[in-house]
Amino acid sequence: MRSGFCAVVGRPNVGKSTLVNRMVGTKVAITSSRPQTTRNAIRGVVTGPDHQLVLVDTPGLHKPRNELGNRLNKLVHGTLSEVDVVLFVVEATEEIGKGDQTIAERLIEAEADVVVAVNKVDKASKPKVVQQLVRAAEWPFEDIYPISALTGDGVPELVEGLVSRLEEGPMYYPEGMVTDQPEEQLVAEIVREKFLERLREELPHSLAVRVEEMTQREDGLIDIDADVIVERKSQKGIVIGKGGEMLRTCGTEARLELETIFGEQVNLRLQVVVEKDWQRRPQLLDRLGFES
Ligand SMILES: Nc1nc2c(ncn2[C@@H]2O[C@H](COP(=O)(O)OP(=O)(O)OP(=O)(O)O)[C@@H](O)[C@H]2O)c(=O)[nH]1
Ligand SMILES: [Mg+2]
Repeated sequence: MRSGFCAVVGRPNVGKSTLVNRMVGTKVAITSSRPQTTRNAIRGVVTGPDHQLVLVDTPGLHKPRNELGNRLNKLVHGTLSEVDVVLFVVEATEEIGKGDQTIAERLIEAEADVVVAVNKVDKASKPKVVQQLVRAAEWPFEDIYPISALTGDGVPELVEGLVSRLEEGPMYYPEGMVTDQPEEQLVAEIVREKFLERLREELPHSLAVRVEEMTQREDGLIDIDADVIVERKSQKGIVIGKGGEMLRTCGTEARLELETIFGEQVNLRLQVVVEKDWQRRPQLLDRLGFES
């Protein structure tokens, strides 16, 4: 069988995680309309009768503003050296800009085997899509696929193209396994996702979620204790909301999704805690699991 690893890279918010979920066929990575949603290298596995493609979703590459940003960018660059092929995602809806160009140059420098996906074609006019394809063709990468991660348009062809670049290899993950994410991480991410869409402006970036405890009772019910971490005292009130409204709404949404995922009842207890400037503090980042 053909098998191997594929890093999915690009600017924040271009649809990398949506695309990974679409290719895998289930949600392994959270998505949101906010840039810098993804903060870990998340593996999603696509297994077919004659292939296994292991996708590595990565945080959007951006100009780092703090220690967290530095670590996220480093994580992406580290991933590049460990994969067989790179899927570079750009948007059909926005001009290919400086951010994309910088990433392209890095990929050329790294001599990576690169496939380009021009995403969100469902939202762009035909001439615009053509223009983006022409623009992307100026890079020395061999294949370019117009796709929509949202509707799935062009995605089977893209998967086929990626698989065709892999060599004969072993099956890395057992059939049926779609991600190697620890359960605690998946739970923390689902909780974070619910807050991302509802919180405004800078707050989403200031938010982290850490699962403190997760246990299952004999009757199947899963008890989960999680901390919702913010950077400043003033943010705590916003996350809790008027009369606890925000915390309750996001908590309920997360609980319902977790119950669907686990097929069990979930008792989710959220606590909002302030860890001052956690994005800038190396020790706290270590504890939150962001590798240095
Ligand atoms: N219309 C349209 N929207 C899309 C498509 N793919 C992704 N989106 C939307 O674009 C936004 C960003 O998607 P994500 O998958 O979170 O983007 P990302 O590249 O993983 O972002 P980061 O993790 O922040 O780097 C979300 O609101 C998605 O619903 C697409 O094909 N068409
Ligand atoms: Mg993402």
